Amino acid sequence: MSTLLIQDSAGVRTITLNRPESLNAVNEEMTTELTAALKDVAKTPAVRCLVLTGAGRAFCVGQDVKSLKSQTESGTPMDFASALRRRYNPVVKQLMTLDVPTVAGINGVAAGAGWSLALACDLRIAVDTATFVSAFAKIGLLPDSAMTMTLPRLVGYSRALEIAWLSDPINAQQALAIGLLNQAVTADRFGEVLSALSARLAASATRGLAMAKRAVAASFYNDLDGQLEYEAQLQGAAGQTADHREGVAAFLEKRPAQFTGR
Ligand code: T3D
Repeated sequence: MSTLLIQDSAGVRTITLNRPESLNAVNEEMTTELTAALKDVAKTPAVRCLVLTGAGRAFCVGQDVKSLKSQTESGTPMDFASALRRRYNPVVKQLMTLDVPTVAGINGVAAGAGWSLALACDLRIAVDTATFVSAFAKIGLLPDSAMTMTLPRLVGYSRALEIAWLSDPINAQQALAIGLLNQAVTADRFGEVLSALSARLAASATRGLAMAKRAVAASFYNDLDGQLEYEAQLQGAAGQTADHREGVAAFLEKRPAQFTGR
């Protein structure tokens, strides 16, 4: 992989966006490689948590705008609809529907579709110097890569539109205050906090976590009856797992549970 670094450690797979010279701007190769890397996460049972982070001083600044220069100058309109359908949408859909917990490790600025990638993860831990910029409105576009869905769910309708329309930079403290982050930590603690959280998730009863994720996601579409029924179905399946039996045994034996993700 030329645009990604991939590392495994005790059930945690870390994908690092690796074009630091352009702040990890997304080019054609990166979307191709991300698609393959996320497919591999989905089919590898040993991966029980995914961390997405960036190399260098940025998390990701979205589409590589420099690659749009020739089309803009030639006056040929960009076919963004096709580009989104072919490149970005599959990546975002894969990320948002993975069964494993996903954590964005936001090591620096996140802009445009780069911020969308962070929003498509389940949890977000940022370094306290990170900034967030929608950026789309500044180039005459609307937020994409599911940002029009993930953002209002986290911050509500009006604030989502304020962010989309004004594109003002948001700092990590503001992002934490409005629910865009789970934690904002100092640079010297960032790696340690990210590793501890991802290791903890990977060592959990991960089939139960996956079912909780599906149920929470479904709550945005279901009515109450539908949601109660879905919970009942999922709990029926969770109750059949080895990790459920281990959790109960560990409780009764007053010892820490050893979950295996089965
Ligand atoms: O294509 C499609 O299919 C449509 C999909 C679109 C999805 C999108 O993501 S659209 C939005 C694209 N992103 C942006 O417009 C962000 C543009 N960048 C910025 O606004 C700022 O760079 C930042 C706020 C992100 C960071 O500011 P700062 O001051 O920390 O850094 P900087 O000095 O502006 O940038 C440093 C370098 O990175 C600079 O390169 P240079 O001039 O020193 O050679 C800059 O051009 C480059 N860079 C930053 N963002 C991008 C980029 N290069 C390519 N693409 C970028 N998006």
